[in-house]
Amino acid sequence: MVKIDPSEITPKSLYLSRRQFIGSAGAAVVGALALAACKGNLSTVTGTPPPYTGATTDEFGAPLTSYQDITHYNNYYEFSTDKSGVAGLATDFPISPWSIEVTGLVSNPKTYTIDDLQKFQPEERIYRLRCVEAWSMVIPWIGFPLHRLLDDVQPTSDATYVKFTSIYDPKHMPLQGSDLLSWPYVEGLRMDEAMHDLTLMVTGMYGGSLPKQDGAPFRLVVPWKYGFKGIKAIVKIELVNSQPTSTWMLAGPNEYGFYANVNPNVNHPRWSQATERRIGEIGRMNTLLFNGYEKEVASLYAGMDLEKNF
Ligand SMILES: Nc1nc2c(c(=O)[nH]1)N[C@H]1C(S)=C(S)[C@@H](COP(=O)(O)O)O[C@H]1N2
Ligand SMILES: [Mo]
Repeated sequence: MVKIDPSEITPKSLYLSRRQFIGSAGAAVVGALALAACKGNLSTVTGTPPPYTGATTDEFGAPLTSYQDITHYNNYYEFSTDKSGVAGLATDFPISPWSIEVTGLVSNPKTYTIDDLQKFQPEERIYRLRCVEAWSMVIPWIGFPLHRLLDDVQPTSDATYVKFTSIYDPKHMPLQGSDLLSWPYVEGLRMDEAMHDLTLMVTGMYGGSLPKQDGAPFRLVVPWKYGFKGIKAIVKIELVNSQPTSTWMLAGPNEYGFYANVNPNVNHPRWSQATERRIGEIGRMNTLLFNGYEKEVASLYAGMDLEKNF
């Protein structure tokens, strides 16, 4: 398994606050992390991959990332800052029963169970995931376009943004007891981004259910944006009339913007975004504007200064 020094990949402010955290109240969490690491074979944690008979490449012919890598190299800061530790720590996270409240500026507010979501007819979508940390994967998700759910609740004409909120469950999410980030995790999209057909509400992966470490039971995936927009374990979706402030905007306003569109020409203040490391492969590849979905989404940003609106 790939081992990287957290200082290399974790936003510096986060790394520093993590160290402060560990220095003060974090002994129990560090102990739990060490314990998880000692448990050995992490693949037993997630069980065997589902039988998969779908496509094996993305539309450019790039091979899918392995099930093992997708489920053992995770960013999920509620559980850990150690990518390989999330799977083990998420094992006992309860995801049933679960409901998603869709509310705000809608004429038909509703609360859905995970079973209710089946009516939106989940399908397979193979997308590239490009993390702001300059690594990437190719993932066969199962999900449905968010616009199907939004159509169901009927946004009013005042609704201009969509705000997403993750679960707050400090009993099962060890780092929610720290001030590493502001909890619960929050993300947002502009209405036209939310209505775009590529914007996926994800309920599964690799032909099976969605593993907990990847955001079960229900997460967002916006393939032309950096991975942090893909909020996991969603419990609430609100239609609002002003731009939501995301968790990452609060954590580092100069480093993480609201739009977070993948852009090789706009560097992160502390590293280049020109290239990326595809997990499971050697070397680096060029990062594509809008993560390769330029044809589909560039028109959403016509006339916008992408450097200013990063
Ligand atoms: N609730 C929540 N959602 C989250 C995160 C998180 O820490 N908490 N991390 C984000 C980041 S930075 C990335 S890159 C992706 C990673 O998804 P994966 O672990 O399934 O690859 O999830 C995103 N969604
Ligand atoms: Mo990320």
